[in-house]
Amino acid sequence: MNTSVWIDEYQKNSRFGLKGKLLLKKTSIFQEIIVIENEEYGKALMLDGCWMTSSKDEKYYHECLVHPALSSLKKISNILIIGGGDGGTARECLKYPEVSNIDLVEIDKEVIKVSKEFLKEIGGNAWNDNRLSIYINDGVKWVETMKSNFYDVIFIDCSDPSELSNLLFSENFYKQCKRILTKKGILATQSESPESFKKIHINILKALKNTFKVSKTMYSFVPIYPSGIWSWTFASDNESDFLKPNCKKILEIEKQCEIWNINYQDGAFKMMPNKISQEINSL
Ligand code: SPD
Repeated sequence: MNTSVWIDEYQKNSRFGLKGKLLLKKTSIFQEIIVIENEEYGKALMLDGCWMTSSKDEKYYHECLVHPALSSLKKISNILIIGGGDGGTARECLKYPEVSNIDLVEIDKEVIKVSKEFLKEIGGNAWNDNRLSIYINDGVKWVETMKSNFYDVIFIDCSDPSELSNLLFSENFYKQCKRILTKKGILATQSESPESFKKIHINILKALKNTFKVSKTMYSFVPIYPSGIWSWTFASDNESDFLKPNCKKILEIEKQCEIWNINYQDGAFKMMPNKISQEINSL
């Protein structure tokens, strides 16, 4: 019997699909969760109709979210991950021995449960590392109630904007993030696709520019995401050594990465499409 099915993400009258064996389809109190096994991309997770990650292409995403920020900082003790329930962002952070504490705040405990069961290779040993603490909580509330000046880095590893995640893309939320960051702290967020989510992408960049002294966006690929092109934006109030690579760290981390290296990063920070920079500059 052929049990293969097509699962598609629909965006702007286009669909982006994977064919394979359906491993799971359920609805948590927050969202629909699908896991499919595809020959090319391995096990892939979809939340409410949007592809989140796959075991074979996730490094394109997680390495780009984490290493530009962490490889540039001299001090990294406390990290906050908002979302990130598949464990990939935590796994990348734990490559830095100086990280002493990661708070991972995920709203949907089912995402963590499903990831641990079906996408084991993504979180890997991170789930057992005692530097990682998991909180099932609303990221917006977490940030609002956290003491000031605490985290060295905040990673926003959230789903695409929806009723559930809209506030994570707002200027007010970024202001609260800035409050709980240390002076040299960096906020790193996935900032959607300049192609499939152009308006949202521009709004994120604009909101970060309004909130922090410096911000910078890199563009690269995530094969299973709609249109393939994706972006990550970094922001800080520390202008002097913002994202300046710390060479000693880079050599160590590059060896442990499948995608990210300093040349890849340099190129990716120069990839802003004209149509995006024109709109940003006209704001
Ligand atoms: N369209 C996908 C946007 C998803 C960003 N977060 C993915 C979670 C991977 N840790």
